[in-house]
Amino acid sequence: MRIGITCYPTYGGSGVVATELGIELAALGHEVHFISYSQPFRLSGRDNGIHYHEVPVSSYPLFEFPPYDLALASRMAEVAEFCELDLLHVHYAIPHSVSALLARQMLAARGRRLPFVTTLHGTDITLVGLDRCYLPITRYAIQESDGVTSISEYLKKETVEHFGVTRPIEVIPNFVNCDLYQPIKDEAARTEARRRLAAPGEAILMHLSNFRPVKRVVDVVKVFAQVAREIPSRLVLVGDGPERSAAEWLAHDLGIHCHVRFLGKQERVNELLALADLMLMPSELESFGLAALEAMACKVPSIATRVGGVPELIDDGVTGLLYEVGDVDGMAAGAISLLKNRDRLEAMREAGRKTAQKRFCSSLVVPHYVRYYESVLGKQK
Ligand code: GMT
Repeated sequence: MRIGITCYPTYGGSGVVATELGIELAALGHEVHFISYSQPFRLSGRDNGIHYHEVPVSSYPLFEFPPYDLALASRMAEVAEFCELDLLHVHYAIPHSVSALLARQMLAARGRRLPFVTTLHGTDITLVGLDRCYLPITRYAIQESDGVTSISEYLKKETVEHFGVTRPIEVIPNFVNCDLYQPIKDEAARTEARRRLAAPGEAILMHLSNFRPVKRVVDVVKVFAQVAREIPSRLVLVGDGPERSAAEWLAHDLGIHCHVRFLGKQERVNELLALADLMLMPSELESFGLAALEAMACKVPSIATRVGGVPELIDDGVTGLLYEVGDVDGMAAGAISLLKNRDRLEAMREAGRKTAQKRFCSSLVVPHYVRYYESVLGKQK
């Protein structure tokens, strides 16, 4: 198949999922065309079967807001025609599904078909999508999509309830490449690599996100402060975003900054995750929680919040521990008890990796997408 993919190319789970999906589809022999305003960051160096088409957005004094969605629609239609795309797959509904809808109409006027699939990821429904200025057009584009998928049952339910969408929505969970994301088997190599992050004997707690307010990075620091009082440990934060400065200030105010490392945006997060003992994900909301899945595949259990689609991923007490949003004391106590009970931690590490392999491995989930594309194309014929 020749598949066009549009996503937000910078840091963020939907862009990661879209990019990894493109890479996996190309590995299966499909031709993948990314259409976006910049090259998705995880693409670099792995371009076999993958093409990238930049969307130029020109500015004009009259445009206070350059219309990216229109430029994107034009580029989608062009690429679809020139590269004879079979279908478009857009990740994150706003504005991508609206642009895809326009592209489909433009091509229809020229006698060509361009079906498109919209994948809903999270705040495109639960936050931004509910904003009245986006809701009607987002609902329309979702409803008019040739196929709609959601990354969790939770998000599907939200979409039906709050958007009144009546068309079928296929739940296809996020996935992880279990060969790339795996524990480091060579204990000596792991110990050596951990030394670059923490002192010998220290536990490593990790956080990975885009540091948006919804991630509650400040809670990460608060939880760690309690853990560090009981257990020699180090907090490693991967990623960057608006809440980083608040988290840095708090680490200083609490006098724990020497035990906290902000690594900023990193490319090979799989290599870092495999060095951690625990992942902290105290989010206000997660429709899925991709970072926790990536950690699980590396045998790193998460201390997380019982929100959105997280309980579909983490089995509380078996593959991680779940708490109410803001329950810093609970999360700290959970982390401390796991770090003190190595047998329980080990059992959780094993159970997490098994879950990742059995339910969320790219080798299972990517074919689900392919079958879904085929069913959409079948309906078109
Ligand atoms: O919604 C966001 O905050 C951003 C969004 C993204 O595009 O990065 O994240 C969502 O999609 C991820 C990938 O499918 C999920 O793992 C996240 O749980 C989801 N975030 C939220 O629901 C807050």
